[in-house]
Amino acid sequence: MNLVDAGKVREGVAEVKAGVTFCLSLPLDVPGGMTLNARRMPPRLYATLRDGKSAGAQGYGWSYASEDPSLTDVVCDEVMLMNTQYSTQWDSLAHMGSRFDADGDGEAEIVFYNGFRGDRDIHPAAEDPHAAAPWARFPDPKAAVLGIENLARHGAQGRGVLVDLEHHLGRQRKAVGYDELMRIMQADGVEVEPGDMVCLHTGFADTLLAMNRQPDVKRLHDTGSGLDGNDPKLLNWIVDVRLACLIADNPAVELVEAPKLAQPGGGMKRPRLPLHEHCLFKNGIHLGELWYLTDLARWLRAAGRSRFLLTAPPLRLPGAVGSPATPIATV
Ligand code: UVW
Repeated sequence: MNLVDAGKVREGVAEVKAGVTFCLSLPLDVPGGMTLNARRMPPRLYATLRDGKSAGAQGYGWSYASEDPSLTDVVCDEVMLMNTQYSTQWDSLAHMGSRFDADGDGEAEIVFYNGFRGDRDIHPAAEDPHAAAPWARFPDPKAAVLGIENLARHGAQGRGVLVDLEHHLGRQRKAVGYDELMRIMQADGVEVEPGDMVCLHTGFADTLLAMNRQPDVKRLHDTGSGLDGNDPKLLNWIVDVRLACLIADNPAVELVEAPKLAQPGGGMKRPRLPLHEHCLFKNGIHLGELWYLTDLARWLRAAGRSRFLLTAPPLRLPGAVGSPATPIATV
């Protein structure tokens, strides 16, 4: 995101011609259930209680000092419990590291982008007993200095470029490599320049939304394309073209295979999510997942355009691995 500088923001703003906006977020309780990723629970909203009653039900002001029956305020107040990557989201650079022997002592270390270490580079909040970030003390070996607040500080605003994979491939399950991506971009006259925020429309989120919070996992598994993280030409292009971040309306940007049983005797060590490793760990490229791009894709196609102003700040949540987002495209 360092490539998204003042000039890139101005290029994004220059794409605002019609003044039409698109919300690129799913409702944050979609997909529904714990189906797309079994460790991610749907968000829950709880009313905050005082003396066993919600603030709204108490029917008066918000502090003991204001318990004055002549006050007419009804104040509702709540807590949200949510996996930061349940729905439309950003991955921070603390989301994925790798295990390898970085210092040559024969032991594998957990290493993140730019050599930050999961066991060592914890967030300063973890050492401050007064910090409002108790999650930083939990034992995930993340390098929390790489938390999503770094992207929030940037603002995540710049020029978006949309590649409409669905228009060319339909919603078939398909791994898209370099050759296919170039063919599609050329057919649509899409150009990616350094610092562009690249969005891939596959139609996955549209199918998911239509399932109305009752996702059919088998059907979703067969729905939509994703990048082929095993295609070296594609991985090189991502770096050479100097794109700023990669975003998709599917769950992982890349097409993820089902886990295989371990081979006896091991086999070559490799990541299950090679595009995640390439982008988050090796090159510091944020990934955006489960965005809703269908309405924007249709509008851009009808207008013969592919570029727009993208404004997509994550939550400024220190040390977080990811964040929900409500990105806005303006055309
Ligand atoms: C995983 O756990 C695979 O995360 P992501 O949401 O980035 O695909």
